Amino acid sequence: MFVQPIDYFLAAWFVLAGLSTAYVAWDQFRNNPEPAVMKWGFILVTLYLGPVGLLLYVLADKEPRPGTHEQFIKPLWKQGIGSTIHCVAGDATGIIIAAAVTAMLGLPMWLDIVIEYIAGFALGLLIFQALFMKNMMGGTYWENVRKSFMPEFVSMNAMMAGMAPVMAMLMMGRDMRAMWPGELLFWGVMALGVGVGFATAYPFNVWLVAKGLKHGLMTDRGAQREPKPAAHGQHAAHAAGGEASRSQASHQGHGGISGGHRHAGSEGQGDAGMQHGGSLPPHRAPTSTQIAAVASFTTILLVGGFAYPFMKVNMSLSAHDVGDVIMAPGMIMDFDTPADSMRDMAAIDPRLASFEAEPDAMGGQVLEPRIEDGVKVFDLEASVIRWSILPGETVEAYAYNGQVPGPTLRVTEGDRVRINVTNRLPESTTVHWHGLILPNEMDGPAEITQDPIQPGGSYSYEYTVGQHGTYFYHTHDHVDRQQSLGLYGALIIDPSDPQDEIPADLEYTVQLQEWLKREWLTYPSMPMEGGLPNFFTINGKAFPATDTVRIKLGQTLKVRFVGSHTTAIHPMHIHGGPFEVAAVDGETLAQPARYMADTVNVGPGQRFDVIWKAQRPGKWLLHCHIPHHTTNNNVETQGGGGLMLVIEVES
Ligand SMILES: [Cu+2]
Repeated sequence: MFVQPIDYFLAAWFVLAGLSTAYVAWDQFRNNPEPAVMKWGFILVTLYLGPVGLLLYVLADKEPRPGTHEQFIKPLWKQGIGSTIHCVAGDATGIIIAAAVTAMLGLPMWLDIVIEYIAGFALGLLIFQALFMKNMMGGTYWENVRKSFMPEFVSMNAMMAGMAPVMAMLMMGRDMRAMWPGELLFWGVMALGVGVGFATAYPFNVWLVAKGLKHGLMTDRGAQREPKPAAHGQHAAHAAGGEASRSQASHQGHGGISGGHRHAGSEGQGDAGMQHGGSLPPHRAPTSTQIAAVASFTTILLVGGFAYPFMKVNMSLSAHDVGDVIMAPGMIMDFDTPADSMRDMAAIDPRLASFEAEPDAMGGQVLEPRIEDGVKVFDLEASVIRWSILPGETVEAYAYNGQVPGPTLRVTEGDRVRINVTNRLPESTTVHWHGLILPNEMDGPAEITQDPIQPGGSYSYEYTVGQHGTYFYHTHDHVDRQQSLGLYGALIIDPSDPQDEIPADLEYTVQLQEWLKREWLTYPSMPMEGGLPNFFTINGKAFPATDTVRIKLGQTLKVRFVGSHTTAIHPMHIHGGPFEVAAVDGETLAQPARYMADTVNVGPGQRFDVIWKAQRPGKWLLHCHIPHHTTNNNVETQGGGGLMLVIEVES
């Protein structure tokens, strides 16, 4: 499932990369007269660079007309491409394999890039240079290792200097799915890293080729021109090893790459395809000082490329720590931001939603208990759902019983209650009964009074209700994240003595919540950088999807405001006349303590019971008085949005 726009782009890119690679492979083995090692180099690099690899192949290497390859590849810029292709094919393959393995092993990023460098260098030097090129260079395998070391060192340093910061910064960027090889994004970052590494290494490869220190592109017409003795052919096939020589052999129907023949006739004629330092005129031959200078410079580049990500991202984290999280745009993440901080603020993975609520489903529905031995028993199940807050606007949410807010529990003072909580979330949780006097082990704070309920686990809360009034329940494990995502619900306790009831003709409970939804993903809203909400709901819906409260002229309405939200203080206001504040935080105010107001500041955790009288017919608004909180993603529609509902008074 695709969860971000980039996923569609990447899918298209990799289709193009597949097609490009198929074309290059087909053309290389069917038409192009060059050694198998270069054919495979172009195939691998096109796999990594997609259409860019194809472009390089067509413009620099593909024989344009029969018999012209030798002339076509002569320009130095093409020779530089060939040399870089050869370097990147070996080094990048080693780097990518190392990156995938270290991610799966859960090694930290700093170790990841060190291992990538070693693996890239080893594969490039020991296999792609010394082994595959041996039959062209002549000499023994170890002589080739020794001779290739310095050019490979220069080229690898330059490539890694470009590739390492790109990989580290993007893998540890906002979308850290890039750390995990099971995600398309990981391969996208690898491809981009290879591209930047290629560009960084290219100028150095041009110099190495110009100075005869590395091979560029070569022409190999194999058996057509220079039939080799069988013994030589077998030796070459053995040296080149593996698929490369076998494919070459089967295509040409001959004994593999023919070794060493290009030395003859090409040297001394300025054929860039086969220059060697020794054959260059003295004024062009590289000096050891020049080589040392270039090697030192690329080493400085490499150190810089390695150091930069250490200043920007937390290189001590691994793919196991944060390799699946996507961070909110604008969250500040620096080199010591811990994994827990990232996980706390990460988006809900939409792929975890186990249930999609109907668009018109309402939250906070009263849950009827079953009676077991005189105990009122409720079952709550926490899970990831998809929830509609507005027509056309859904969020992922952590929810009790598939609704936001969770079901309203309505009990009577003196009741014995048991609430069985089952955790179907991807993380541990608990439930706290806000404001209640109860046994300490029933209070809910994770790690303080109980072990967190692990995913798949359950816990039963049982107590006798000794108070009455407006209360609520909410998660008390990683509250910062979980309550913001929807784990709360109203707990209304009727008094055992009806005389204690605050009378009203009608009542309505208002549960507030802030949401942060960006780029298709839902993040927990928080009062910090990147965490500020852009949607606001009353009982899980934003205006105009909120309820309309209908009441008759002259009747009284009891509004129970519940501060179930987590980010702001909402000055809740009702049009059409003042209300009487009759209870605060579940406690009924004595008559002299009650007061008239038209706005109450509802902070997180607070409750206010207010009595409003319908004095005039018409549509009267109930809304937050921070105007931004009556918008939906900054947009006012049909007169408002967010924390707003209409009280319709009929005459
Ligand atoms: Cu507000």
